[in-house]
Amino acid sequence: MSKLVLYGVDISPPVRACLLTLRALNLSYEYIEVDLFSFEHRTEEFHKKNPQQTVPVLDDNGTFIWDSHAICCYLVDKYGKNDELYPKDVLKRALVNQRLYFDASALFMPLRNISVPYFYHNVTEVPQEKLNNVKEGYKHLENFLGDNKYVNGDIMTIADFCCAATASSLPAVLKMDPVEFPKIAAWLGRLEKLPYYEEVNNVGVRKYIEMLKDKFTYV
Ligand SMILES: N[C@@H](CCC(=O)N[C@@H](CS)C(=O)NCC(=O)O)C(=O)O
Repeated sequence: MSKLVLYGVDISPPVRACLLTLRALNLSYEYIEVDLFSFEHRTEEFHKKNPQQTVPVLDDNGTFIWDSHAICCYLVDKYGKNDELYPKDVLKRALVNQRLYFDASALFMPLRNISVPYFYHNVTEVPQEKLNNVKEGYKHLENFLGDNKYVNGDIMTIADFCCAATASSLPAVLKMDPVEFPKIAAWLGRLEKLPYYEEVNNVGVRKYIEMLKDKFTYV
């Protein structure tokens, strides 16, 4: 078995999605913290690992893979004892992929579009439209969940890890009202029962929310 190294920071939702996958697969890995605030990821050395200069990055024996969604898919395909977390069946996989791309584009990006300008340029005035995009994300997620236990039905997949790592972080910019979004609240409650979820997700979520709490004015 090759050596896995994950580069990341625990406030990052995509990093936490990868950590959830690594833990669900019971894989051993080294975790290397990257100090985004000292621009460690903008160095030439990190650029060689990921020219996009984002975390997470997975180093599997000298091959570098980035984008959390690609990493999670790869980990299950290569190291999963079965395909439950990322089904091989073409149709089932297409549906899981749909939720992964939803997370990448419609759930995480609205959050990133508010948090990154704050972290790097101290932008605290946020156009209402940006906040509306976060709300749209919540609404779609609530709708997708419907009466299912997980985002793709009754079986937990990596799409749950990716969407949950993001959704649990969204309250940093917009409170998740459990009355308006009861399916999301119940689903997150279900995932919280995973023995490693508190350690690899919620600790980082709390730090992230604390860093962004009361920082924004919406105009
Ligand atoms: N789609 C990417 C997003 C990665 C991303 O935006 N990561 C953030 C941390 S949450 C980052 O590295 N930000 C540093 C920067 O953009 O300078 C993924 O899922 O991995």
